[in-house]
Amino acid sequence: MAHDEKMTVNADEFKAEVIAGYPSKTGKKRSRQFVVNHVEEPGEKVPEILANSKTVPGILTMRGCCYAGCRGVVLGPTRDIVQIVHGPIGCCFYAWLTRRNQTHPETPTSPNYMTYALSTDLQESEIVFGGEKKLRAAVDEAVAIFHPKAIGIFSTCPVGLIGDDIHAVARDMEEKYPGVNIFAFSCEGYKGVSQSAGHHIANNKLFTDVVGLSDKAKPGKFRFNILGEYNIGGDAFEIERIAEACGLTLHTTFSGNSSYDDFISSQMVDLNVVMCHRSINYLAEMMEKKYGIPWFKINFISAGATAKSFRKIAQFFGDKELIERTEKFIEKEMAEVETVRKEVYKHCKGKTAMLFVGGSRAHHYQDLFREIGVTTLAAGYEFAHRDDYEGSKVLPGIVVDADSRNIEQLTVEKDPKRYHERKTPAEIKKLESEGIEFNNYRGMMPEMIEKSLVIDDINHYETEKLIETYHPDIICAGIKEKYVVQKHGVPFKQLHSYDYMGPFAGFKGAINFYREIDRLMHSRAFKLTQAPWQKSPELTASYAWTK
Ligand code: CFM
Repeated sequence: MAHDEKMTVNADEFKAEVIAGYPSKTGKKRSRQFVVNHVEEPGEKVPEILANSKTVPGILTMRGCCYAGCRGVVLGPTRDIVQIVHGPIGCCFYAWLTRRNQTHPETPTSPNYMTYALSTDLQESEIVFGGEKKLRAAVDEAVAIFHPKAIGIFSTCPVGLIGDDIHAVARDMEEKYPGVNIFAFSCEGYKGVSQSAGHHIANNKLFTDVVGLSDKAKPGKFRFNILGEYNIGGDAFEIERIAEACGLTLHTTFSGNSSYDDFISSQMVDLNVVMCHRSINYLAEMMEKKYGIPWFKINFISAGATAKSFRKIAQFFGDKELIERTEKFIEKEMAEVETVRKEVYKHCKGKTAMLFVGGSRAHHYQDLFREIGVTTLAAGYEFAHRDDYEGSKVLPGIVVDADSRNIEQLTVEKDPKRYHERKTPAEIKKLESEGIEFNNYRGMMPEMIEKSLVIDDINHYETEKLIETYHPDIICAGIKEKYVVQKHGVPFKQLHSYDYMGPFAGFKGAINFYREIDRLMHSRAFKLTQAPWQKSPELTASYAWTK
């Protein structure tokens, strides 16, 4: 079905129908999380959405937990910090590379602990008598085997419930092993309403215990960090390739393809750019306050966004040679991209997509789809906050909720020795007048079309309703949604781990994505799918025991 036909669905009526399917209290809440988009120009005013709020119990949510956001997301992609999961063994499954974050150690013998999943494997006896002893033993063992520079300890739900003091253990063990930086994260799964709380906890600890321990700068005139890029399917490798070709010095990425030594000296740069705003805006803000490093939002998903982002970075440094080199490289890469894009555009023009991913990809990937003529009819996040949807301008009005109160808000002051202005206020003003927006994220909704649907924390019931009514040509979400969508005969692209593919970032990534979407949208396999409920719509059963 072409895109025009689909827009004949009346979004407001559709919303009313979906909400009517809920008990009234639930419906009331979902109604605030299920928004029909409307952008008022100028000022890009959009409707308010309820986000970062508790999932209604019993709803099949897409969300993960606080521990996942801390251990898995923010710290997980770092190769040489030994990461011990303090909890029952089941929690450790998600520490075992299921996210497909990749890394390249400096040399074949350089440490890479990412292929290990270390856990204290708590048993019933520790739940009763405490697990600190076992945690100390785990640290002893990790030091003896790996001799690491740093160890991170991550607590899961039961640890918080029994009250183990992981921070005291970290302090004691650091005394026992001087030279090893040992820090702990109270990131119990239940700490927040989603992964988002874990991001904040990880940012805080990285800031207090890791960043700034060394003043060793990397050589190069144009030094910057990328915050919020996690090298899923090799995305960071592609971004590194472009940065190097342009003549930039990428000091570190938080945390795709990263190492501890690069983290501890990451304050030695002149610019931070933020890719995934949701997971790491806290660190960007704190580094600016303490060290004076300016930050702005960029996006390396889609060829156009990549070109625009690298142009902005070059413009920030303002060096003529750097700008020319960047332009030349973009021109060369775009020629290759355009050949594939034009071909795929012919096949995909007018098709439609729906994206429900974490806290930034549902926005970023809309650019990629736009480049091949695909319109996003509905999008939403699992755990984003209002500012990710509506833009930073709403930040002053966001009420502190129970979730945010759970997590420490650090008070940050200027570093008396190391704070210095990277640009004078006049220079910043000039860059702003040229289009660089410092400390700002415009959010997803202002870029979405009129009457598109913006849905926070979507569930299976709503997904099925969307499919029945809108018949999208593709849906992008995670592994929990994949098979349900495919059984409906709708092509599906997994946008968390990419399943088996990548990179999708940068120029080469855009080409990979165009081709993959073309293939998926035109595969006949999905049309031939028959879901079990189509063959036998009702479950029938008989007693195993009779008489
Ligand atoms: Fe940021 Fe991410 Fe995302 Fe995220 Fe994630 Fe991820 Fe994601 Mo999965 S950090 S918010 S917590 S871009 S793991 S690399 S894909 S939900 S949209």
